[in-house]
Amino acid sequence: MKVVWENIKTYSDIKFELYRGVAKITINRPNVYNAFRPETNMQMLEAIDVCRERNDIDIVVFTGEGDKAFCSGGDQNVKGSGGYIGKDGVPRLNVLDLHKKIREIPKPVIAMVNGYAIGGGHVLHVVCDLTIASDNAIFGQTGPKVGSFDGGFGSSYLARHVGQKKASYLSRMVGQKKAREIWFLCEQYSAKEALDMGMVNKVVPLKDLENTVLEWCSIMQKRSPLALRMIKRSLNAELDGQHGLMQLAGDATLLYYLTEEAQEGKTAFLEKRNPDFKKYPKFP
Ligand code: S0N
Repeated sequence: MKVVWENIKTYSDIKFELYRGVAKITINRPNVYNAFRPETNMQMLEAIDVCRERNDIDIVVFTGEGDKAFCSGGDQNVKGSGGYIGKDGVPRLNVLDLHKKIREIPKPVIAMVNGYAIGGGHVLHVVCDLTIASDNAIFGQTGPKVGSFDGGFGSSYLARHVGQKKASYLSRMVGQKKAREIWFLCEQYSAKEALDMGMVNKVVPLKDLENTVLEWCSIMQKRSPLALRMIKRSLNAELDGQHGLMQLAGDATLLYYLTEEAQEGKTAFLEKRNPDFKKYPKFP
């Protein structure tokens, strides 16, 4: 299938494109294996805000330019003390803001992993809702080797999705143990191993990667967007504590606002009368 992506906005560090309701955010720094610097994250933050607001965008896909790397994490050339230093001279760890936005956007987010997903690049795929990888993809953390770590989603959420291997009782893996191995040893894992660990949803040949992602998108685009939103919120809430509950409750409020019962409260106030909530059905 020949896909022609339409440019949404031009940036220095990313490509931001659209195809049939699917927004693709491509880290476009192949010379450093798509490592991110503060400006890269700022541009991705802006792009994902656009994805949230635009009604014609159903799904967001993150990927990396070329066939070598999805993302190799923080750009070591600009790592200073206190974080990664952008052109403004300020040290930042603003990839964490991107993680929050990926969790919060009420639309599916897919990591299309086309090579190395290493360090912060590995965390980026971990926080996405789904991961589809090419068979040449390589996964791993490097933090304790290069002097960093991500104790947030990159470790706690990782531990939750490792360990789903459908194998014999004896070879079954424990999420926490495997996550500790990944972080403590800083080894690399093939796409097949990542699939077996439950870290990725599907592995396909590189030439089929984008079409497979778009096929998955077209299936999800036939599903109820509100149902997908509620599922994402509910699955997040289990891990995200009070913050997750707030997001899920926010959507419950949205649904409540759509009812006539909620409108009656507001209408009665504006008409300076007592509301009549009794006329609305109660469900057992
Ligand atoms: C990806 C690796 C394994 C590929 O190895 P390979 O195939 O041997 O290629 P190389 O020759 O090594 O690389 C090709 C070119 O790309 C450059 N490059 C690769 N990765 C980076 C990078 N991350 N930064 C800058 N440049 C990179 C190489 O230098 C090379 O360029 P040339 O050809 O010019 O020499 C291998 O490259 C590798 O291991 N890369 C480093 C991976 C890494 O350690 N990443 C950083 C890990 N840490 C984070 O990501 C921190 C994330 C973060 O921001 C954070 C988040 C939450 C909380 C805290 C933090 C925090 O900041 O600590």
